[in-house]
Amino acid sequence: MVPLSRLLSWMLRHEPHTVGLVLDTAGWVDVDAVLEVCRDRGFVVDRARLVRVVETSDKRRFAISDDGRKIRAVQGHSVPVRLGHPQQDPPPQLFHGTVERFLDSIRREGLRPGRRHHVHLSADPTTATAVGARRGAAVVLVVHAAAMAEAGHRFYVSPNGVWLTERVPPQFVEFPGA
Ligand code: HQG
Repeated sequence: MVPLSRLLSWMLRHEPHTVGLVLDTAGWVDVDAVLEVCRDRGFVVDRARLVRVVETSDKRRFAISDDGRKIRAVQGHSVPVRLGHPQQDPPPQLFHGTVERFLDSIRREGLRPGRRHHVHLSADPTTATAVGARRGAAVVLVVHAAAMAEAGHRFYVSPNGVWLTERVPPQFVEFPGA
């Protein structure tokens, strides 16, 4: 069986409609409805266990609303949502972990969000290395974020510390050995 957090990512970021869930515009959905879907898929889960998964998931991918009634993923959606994360001035540099086979395309087009809404950037090279390593030998790119912000690009930070921006034009990307 897939881990519960994987099922939550799938239903809260990508395929809510497949299991009959409707996210509101900010990505929230009733905890009770989510519990029902999880149980239908064979998980023995109650509210307390769900809260534990939210609080202990390695990347803090999910959040429960202040009144405890709703749950959402904090980033990484492919379905349209407006998360309302605060816009924030980035540090001079942010980092993006990827793999060699994407570099030619990134040199041409810069970083693009793919099927997610935003390009995900890390605050430190170690995190970026872990992100890249999901796909093979990690290559860490430096993104000149402050210069991008000066050029009018907006940055947002999700509560789990991931920096988000719509795209990164190639002139702001520094490649290793460049
Ligand atoms: C690459 C995970 C070709 C990009 C992680 C990446 C992260 C290009 C892939 C979060 C490109 C997209 C996000 C271009 C970018 N040409 N390839 N122009 N621009 N790419 O998974 O950043 O587990 O959508 O380098 O830990 O890898 O989901 O993004 O390899 O935090 O919570 O296209 O996902 O977190 O892949 O990962 P993704 P990502 P979660």
